[in-house]
Amino acid sequence: MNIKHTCLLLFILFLGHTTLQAQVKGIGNVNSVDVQGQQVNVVTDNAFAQITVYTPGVIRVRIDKKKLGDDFSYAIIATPQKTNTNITQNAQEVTILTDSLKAVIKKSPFSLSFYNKDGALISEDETGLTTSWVNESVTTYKKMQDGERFIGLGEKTGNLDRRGTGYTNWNTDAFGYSDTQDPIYSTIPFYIGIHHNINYGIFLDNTYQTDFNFGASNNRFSSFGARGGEMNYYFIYNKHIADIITAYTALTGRMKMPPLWSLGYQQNRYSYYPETEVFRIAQTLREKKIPADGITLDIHYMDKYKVFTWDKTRFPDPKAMTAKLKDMGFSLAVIVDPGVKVEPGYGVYDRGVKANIFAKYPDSTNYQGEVWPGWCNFPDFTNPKGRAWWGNEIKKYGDDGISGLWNDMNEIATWGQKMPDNIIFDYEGHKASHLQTRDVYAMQMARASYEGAKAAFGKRPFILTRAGYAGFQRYSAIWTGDNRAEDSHMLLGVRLLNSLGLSGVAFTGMDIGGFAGNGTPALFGRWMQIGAFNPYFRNHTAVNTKSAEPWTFGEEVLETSRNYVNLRYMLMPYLYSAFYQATQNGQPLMRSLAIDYTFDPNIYNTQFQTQYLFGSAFLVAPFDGTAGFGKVYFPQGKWYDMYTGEVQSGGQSKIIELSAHKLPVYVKESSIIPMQSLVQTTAQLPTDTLVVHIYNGAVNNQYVYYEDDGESFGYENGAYFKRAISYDAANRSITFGSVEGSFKSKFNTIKLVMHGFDGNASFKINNKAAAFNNDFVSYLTPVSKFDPQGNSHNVEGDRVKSAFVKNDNTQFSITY
Ligand code: NBV
Repeated sequence: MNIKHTCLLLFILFLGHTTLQAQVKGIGNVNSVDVQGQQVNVVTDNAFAQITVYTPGVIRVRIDKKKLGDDFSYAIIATPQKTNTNITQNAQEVTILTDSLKAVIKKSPFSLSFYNKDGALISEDETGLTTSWVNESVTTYKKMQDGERFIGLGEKTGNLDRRGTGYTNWNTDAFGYSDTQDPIYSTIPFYIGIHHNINYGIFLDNTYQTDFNFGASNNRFSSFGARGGEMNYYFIYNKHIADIITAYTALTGRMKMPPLWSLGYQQNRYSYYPETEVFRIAQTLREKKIPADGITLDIHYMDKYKVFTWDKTRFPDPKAMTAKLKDMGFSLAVIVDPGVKVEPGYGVYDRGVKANIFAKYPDSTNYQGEVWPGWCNFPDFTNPKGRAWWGNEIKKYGDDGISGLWNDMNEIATWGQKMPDNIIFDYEGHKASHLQTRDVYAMQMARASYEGAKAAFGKRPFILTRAGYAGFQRYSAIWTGDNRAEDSHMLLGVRLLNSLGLSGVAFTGMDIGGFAGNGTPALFGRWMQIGAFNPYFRNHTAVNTKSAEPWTFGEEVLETSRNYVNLRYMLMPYLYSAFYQATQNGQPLMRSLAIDYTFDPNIYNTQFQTQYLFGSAFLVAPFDGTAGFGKVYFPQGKWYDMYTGEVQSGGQSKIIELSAHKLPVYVKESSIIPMQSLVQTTAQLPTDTLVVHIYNGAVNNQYVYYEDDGESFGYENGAYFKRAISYDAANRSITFGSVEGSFKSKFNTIKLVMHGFDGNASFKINNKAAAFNNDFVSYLTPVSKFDPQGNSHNVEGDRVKSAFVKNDNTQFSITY
């Protein structure tokens, strides 16, 4: 090679290097450190970083190539709390110490690691990769710890343990999604890492497309990154996952008390019309004695799919219809889609144009996309004016007596599924393109619906959304979109809801029975059983499928369905109290076993990963509709068969025989479960006896019973009835604390039902011997015609002891 060639080669290499450098850029070394109270500001070779202590267990990290901009978030509602913090530095590192965490910033190159109080490593940057950019995409790389597991990330398909998988957040209309499809509808960039008996959470707050890699095609790191904007994440440490969820929901908010009717059974299809069909459904539910509270109208109620209109031939008098439904004990919810038909003369469109609230191209013309009604404009819900305009349109639904808004298609879904990048949204005055706004659009639609409906309905509204972003739980429940009427989808649905629960969303549901396709009777029956143990319990099916109401699959399925809907209604006090917990500490109703049994490797076994706790007491084990046998894993402790009271000790699995009539459900020792008499709708008063089931156990339990009027906001001003019930195993006592709040309970009497106590047990109430009678509890009515075992002479149940006490406001204790 001559000198000319060598020079040319060097020049090419140099060019290659600089182009590469322009593309891939590391954060570099720390050049300056400025400590401001609980905050450290760092300048590195290539970036600006800010590390802020929020609470002893929460530290926020912001990093950008340019000076950090405006601090704005749709997700976060918390601000840093005054926290005992000690920040020191030497030539090599900066140390940030709180009462529960130590964060160390290494200076060359910049890298972060987190330790707990005992000095154990929780998480550390992969020192070779740390935080870097490829063009505008920013990623932080964490060293993969030995045996590390990853859970959460919201509505994501796949396994409970996400190790070995990568995920993308880009809200997507995913009709009939597959078991491994990603992304689907919603975005929650929050996950929990678990290793060496330690767990932590990371919430990446960035609304661009985000990507997570938990060791997919790499054995070096776990990483999280965004296609634009800042690296902006919250590191959360706590000993228990439940407390990590509480901390995460302190940052992103919690649900409000839902209207009681929304916890009842909801009957739905795409679509019930005309109004006579709606009444036929309502009437049949009553005649067949399937308790129910809600009916939902899908897109055919509208005039040519135009949002905020009624098809007047199908629904001539909506107000009279909702009034009649109300008399029958039903609340009505209607679907709303974001697309507003471009049609001068259509009032909703005209007012939108006048208010100038539609999303726009950069040349200020309104973006048009095609969806149900034809060519549409899309309200900019990231503009406060857009939300106010939407709220104003909701008023007419308030006048019509509507109680719930079902927000569909808000990913945004349009025909063609590809929205241009260059649509501009207000983003609370910050102005942002579709690339930055897409994942947060649905959440802001849900917010507009919540705020509008709250003002318009004069009572707690029920809001349901298909898509969302971290924090949407403040406004709305979510369902998992267009699933399929298949066994694998029923079980996938359970995993999706469990994962949403890990990710701060308590109020979740799936289309019971399956949306796409026609399910078998066995599948439908099983799905109804599972639905009774889901937070939101709604039956739904697509257009042109066969009828899928509980009575359309034959008498056997009808009886099974009725049994479980009945059980759901009798469990209403338990359910409502569990929802109250969600409003207080973000705890989900569907608790993946990873929450309470984090370090038990068996619960991640794919055989057992769909099992969950429903509230604090029930262990639910879902199986295919036709499976004859199933293997259940019992975590540590003692478990009662809910139906027979038979005791099973934990730490082992067991093969059980399955029945089409029964969902395997077990009760955790020391549980407290308040129940009521059967009603056909939550609008009907149960008898005035609250039945409190208490299960003998060797562990302590703190339970909170909660009641209020179920529809107003009076509870915010103290109009509730709340009492702590504590099970003290060592002292063999159960104490009902004195009542807090000004609401009068609907129950005058409490029936105490003691399960698993020795047949000769003698009980005292407030230290005085109390007479408890032998009693028998049976949760299901035998599906007699179909089960030779289940005739009335052989009813499955549990032999218990029971006694009645007055439900006044004073404290009392039961000892045994
Ligand atoms: O509004 C019709 C459907 C609805 O029933 C379903 O629950 C949504 O997920 N909607 C999607 C629109 C398109 C369905 C193919």
